Amino acid sequence: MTNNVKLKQWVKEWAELCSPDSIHWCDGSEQENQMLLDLMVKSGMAVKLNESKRPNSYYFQSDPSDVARVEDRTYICSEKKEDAGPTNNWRDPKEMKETLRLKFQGCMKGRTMYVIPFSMGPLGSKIAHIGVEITDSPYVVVNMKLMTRMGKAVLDILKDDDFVPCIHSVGAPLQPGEKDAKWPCAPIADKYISHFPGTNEIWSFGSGYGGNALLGKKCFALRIASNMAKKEGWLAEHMLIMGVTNPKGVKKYIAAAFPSACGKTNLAMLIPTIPGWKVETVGDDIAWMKFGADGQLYAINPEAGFFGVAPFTSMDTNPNAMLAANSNTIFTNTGLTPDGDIWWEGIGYDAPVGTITWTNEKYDAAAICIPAAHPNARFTAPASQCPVIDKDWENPAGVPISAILFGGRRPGTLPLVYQSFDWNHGVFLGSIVGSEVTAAAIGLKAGVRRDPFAMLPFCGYHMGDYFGHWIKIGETAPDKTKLPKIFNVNWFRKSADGKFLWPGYGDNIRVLKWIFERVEGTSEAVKSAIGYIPITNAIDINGLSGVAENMGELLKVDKNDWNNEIELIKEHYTKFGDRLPKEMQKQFDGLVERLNKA
Ligand code: SAT
Ligand code: MN
Repeated sequence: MTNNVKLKQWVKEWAELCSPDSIHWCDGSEQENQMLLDLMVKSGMAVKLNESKRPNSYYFQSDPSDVARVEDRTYICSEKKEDAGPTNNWRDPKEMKETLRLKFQGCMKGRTMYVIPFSMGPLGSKIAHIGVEITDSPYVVVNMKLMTRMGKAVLDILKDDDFVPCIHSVGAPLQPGEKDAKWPCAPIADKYISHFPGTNEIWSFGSGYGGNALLGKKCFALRIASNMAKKEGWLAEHMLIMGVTNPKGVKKYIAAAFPSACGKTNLAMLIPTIPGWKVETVGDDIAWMKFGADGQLYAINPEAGFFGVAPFTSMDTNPNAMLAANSNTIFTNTGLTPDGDIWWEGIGYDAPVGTITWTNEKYDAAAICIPAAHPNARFTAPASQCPVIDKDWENPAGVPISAILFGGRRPGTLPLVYQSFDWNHGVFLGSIVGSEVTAAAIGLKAGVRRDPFAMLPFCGYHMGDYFGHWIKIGETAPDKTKLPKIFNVNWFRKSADGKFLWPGYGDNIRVLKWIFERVEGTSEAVKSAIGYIPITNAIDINGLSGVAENMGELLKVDKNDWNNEIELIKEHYTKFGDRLPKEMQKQFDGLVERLNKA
């Protein structure tokens, strides 16, 4: 319990509305965690995995309707509709609260209400913030224990009103004597992931899954925090943070934003193929950045764990992620082997006979359209277990950021790497980030899906104002010479016959090396219409076979391709209307002009 008046009052009000059978204040202890896991094993919600294969690890299958974030049930309830902007669903905050109060009324009957005080970021860090999540899901509690710093230690440092209130219910009250579902949740049309930026509140109803329910992650650390950051002059971004050390022992930190399915977790844990280079992980999903007293931009990873996509993670593609998930890990919607281990597509070996699927059926390897693991199956693993976790990953001061990378999956047009001319041009590169989607993806038109700064589903206010905020950060930087340099990378460029031109994975260090040396001022570039491109031979491809002949194509800036791109950017920019900052229009016009002259 706590002496915090505001917190006690808030919990009391919600308990009155939700009518739980009991209230449990989470202390964050191991005993508490074990008690909840045992409870879930007993109720049939969780399976304890084989202790000799996956020590202290648990397996969950979600309801088939509750497998991912629900973007069309996610709302930004700003006072004015125009402040949510064209990329968010908006509802009037008063109306949304009225609707939701009715949903929350009695929604925890037959359940325990858990109160989870948590810190996003190392306890007491100036960049960190505290939240308190109320939930009726013990699954949420054990995941929050891995993904955040939570429990009594947080209450001890909490000042009176200094927390973001996060309320969550799976939306499935139990009648007396009613048997609980294996994965309780509400039907899709009853799910609401609502954000109130005017009051920094999060109300989430009806889903027990990932970003819908672990409210510290996308809801707080991105949607609400992006609003706080705009007001207070810092950055809350969908970025990995990595340390890169050269053979001389010089270390630089890089932050990088890519849309989903572009390998953020893989890049954050990359194993370099050039001798003497080292990569260490600070975070794989979210970065909070503020200027330090020395004028440099510092970043923390607000999270304490990885909530990673399991399928196609293997000892080949990302051994560090595999090793991080060896023990003390929660698996959701993977397959389950008869000897009590997990399995998924692309894990690197065949499924043992008798494996069951995430829908709890017998897995049939021949029926390839029925996978064992859901494509969005996840592992929740402690970041501290990553073999290459950076020694400063919990430094409350953060790590100094030297470079920011944007990128997407682009089979054509975009070169392997290029550098922006300056900060505002870098903001322009962030604003046009996009990734190719194939017609196979449900409900999406084939072509480039724009995902500015990889923040499309996560920016908690008008995206045009968000670009403006980035410009302002550059203008108000205490020392402009210390601003990170900005780059765009594209590991996915293909040849005319559809083959990848760049090997990717560990060889991406070769591109990071050029970036590192651009920051140091030691690698060379030529000015092109779109930015600085590495000169011939500037990318170290020593020891790589079959790539030298691709370098021309990989670094090519084709005028026709870019003229097509210009049309796509124009279309993308019209969405923001008069909220598109003038500076972004100027950057666009500059690009057109340079292409005309080229
Ligand atoms: O489900 S999460 O939002 O936590 C993960 C993701 O969709 O990126
Ligand atoms: Mn993410």
